[in-house]
Amino acid sequence: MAIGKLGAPPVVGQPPNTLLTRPTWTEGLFSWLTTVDHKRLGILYLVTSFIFFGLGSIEALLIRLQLAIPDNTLLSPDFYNQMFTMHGVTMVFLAIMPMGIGLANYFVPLQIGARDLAFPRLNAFGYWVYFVGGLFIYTSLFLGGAPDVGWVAYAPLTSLSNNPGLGTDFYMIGLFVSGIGTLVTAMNLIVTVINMRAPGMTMMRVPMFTWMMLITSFLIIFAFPPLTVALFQVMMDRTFDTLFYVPAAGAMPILWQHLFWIFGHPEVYIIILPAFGVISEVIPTFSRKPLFGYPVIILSGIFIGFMGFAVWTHHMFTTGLGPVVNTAFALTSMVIGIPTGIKVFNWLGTIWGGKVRLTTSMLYAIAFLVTFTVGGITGIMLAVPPFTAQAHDTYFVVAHFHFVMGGGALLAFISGLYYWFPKITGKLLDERLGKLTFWIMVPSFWLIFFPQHFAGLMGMPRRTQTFVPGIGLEIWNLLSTVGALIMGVGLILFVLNIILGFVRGKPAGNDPWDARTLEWSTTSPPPYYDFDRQPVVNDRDAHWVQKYPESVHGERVPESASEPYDRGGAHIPGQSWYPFVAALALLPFSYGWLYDNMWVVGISMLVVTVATYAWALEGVGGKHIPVGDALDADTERGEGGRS
Ligand code: HEM
Ligand SMILES: [Cu+2]
Repeated sequence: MAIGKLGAPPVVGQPPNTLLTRPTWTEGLFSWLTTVDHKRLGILYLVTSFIFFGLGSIEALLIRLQLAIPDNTLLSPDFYNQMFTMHGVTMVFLAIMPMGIGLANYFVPLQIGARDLAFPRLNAFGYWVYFVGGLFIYTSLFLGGAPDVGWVAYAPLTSLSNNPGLGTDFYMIGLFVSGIGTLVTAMNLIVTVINMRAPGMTMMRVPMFTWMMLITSFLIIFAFPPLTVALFQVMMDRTFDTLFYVPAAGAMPILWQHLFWIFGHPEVYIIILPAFGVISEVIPTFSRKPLFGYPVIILSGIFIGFMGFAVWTHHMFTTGLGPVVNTAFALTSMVIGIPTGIKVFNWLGTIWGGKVRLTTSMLYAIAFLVTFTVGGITGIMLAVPPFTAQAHDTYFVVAHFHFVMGGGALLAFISGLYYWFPKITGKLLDERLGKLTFWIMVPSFWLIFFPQHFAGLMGMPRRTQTFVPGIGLEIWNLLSTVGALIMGVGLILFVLNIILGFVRGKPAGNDPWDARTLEWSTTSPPPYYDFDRQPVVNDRDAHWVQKYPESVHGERVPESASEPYDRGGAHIPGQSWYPFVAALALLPFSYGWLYDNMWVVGISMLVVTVATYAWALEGVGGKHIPVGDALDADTERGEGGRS
């Protein structure tokens, strides 16, 4: 028996992914640990990232409660440092970024008419490595203390002599591991979008969410390696006494800031570009108009992608790089505002003259537009070095990035969830409860972060456990904290709406919004093989032109074009244990490195290597299923076929 077969679940192909129409819980945990189906992995990403978002929100609430009044003693200075560090790390690496990747996992193959990502097992590995990295970081709270060096972890604060606790090691090792997951998923998405599009789907017909995910994946490929190198350098300094960031040995700690922000600024685009993609799906659907300036949005996205690597020192304007460097990066930072602004006008142009339906999803999309634009404007202000010399490390900066990352990405992803929940579940969310959450969440979000601009302009420093009374900061902080409490209620109602929708939402049907792209052309939820027949694409908004053929521009691709794809049936890869085992072995690897036990590190690496070889040798497994005409024949013959 080939090694790959050991322990692998029976190769009968993945059960129909009717997660919510026929509970698959009965299929047990194993079917989730071994799944390689992009839809299930997408759901795992979304659930996991929202759990981390919940943890990050609790940390944020603790921070705000501590800062509700001056000289408060609710949190000790050290625990406060741990809370804002964990909050920042969680929100950026474990919550908001994976939300985008989760939506991409579920919808990119469906949008391009493919049946899965190019490398399904690598995809599973990517998810479990992210999970293992996040879990490892959170065990720090129970194993001596969480990281307390800020989400930026500047050297030499992170040296063993300055920070002997394990917190910094949890940060370095945890992000080193979870970053591997992000990198392999990005590679997978790039290969999928370039190689697995349906017949007729040229690049200028690819839906905008998928386009933005393609650009995002390239940013990940170029941004994560510098961070991974920097993390490994500090891991080596703290474990093997190397001297990468030891000033006494002639090292220049500012290297860390360069490497961190060469990653860090593109990271904000890795967070916001998927959000741009979601908004570019939602607004045309609920304006009943094609996306205004489709090619321009793509070009501006690509331009942002490139320029995103040319602005990083605007985070270092006060580190003494000099007027020449500051001026150059001030210019590039301002220039990047242009393509972003163009997008805002494209979305407004799409709404303009449209038949707008103010669904909950559309309301969040409009709130995104307003909130993100305000955040963008304060971004331009912060691109001006003299202004940043005043505002750097104050609450003005905290307000700015929450407006763009929180108000931007978070609101967009919530809009995306109200939009795509029916496709994932086959059920509709309650629109009345949805609108109630909207009118609680969005105003309270503004109540948290808008006052922080003024606290910052008055000089309130960030990353400080308390603030002095009597200089006018009290009102801004109290408003901000009240806002955080109200937003907490909104988030709970949002989760309630998701659960109620999941349990007893009304049936949604395949295309409840009369939408435009291919994911709406298959069932809700989609069968595990995604499409009964290989879709053929005749124009942009492929599903729209399927429904309204009169709207096709130019020559039609004949339906028969799908035939060659369907003739041999579709191959759906089987479940596999090895991606899960290979990823799980990175947990003992992390603890081995944390406690300087290189035996454990070595053995874990051996398990990773063996599991990876086993995965390569286990063969494709899974099964061929009849699709297209063969499926019809099968259905007629009553032999399984359509699920
Ligand atoms: C849900 C509501 C949220 C609240 C109330 C909140 C509140 C805060 C506060 C008060 C700080 C400053 C702590 C300090 O400097 O002392 C902070 C820092 C931060 N927040 Fe949030 N936040 C929220 C959501 C988010 C989201 C969605 C993101 C998205 C990525 C995010 C990312 C960050 C980052 C990166 C930091 C910097 C941490 C550091 O200085 O090391 N936050 N947050
Ligand atoms: Cu930046």
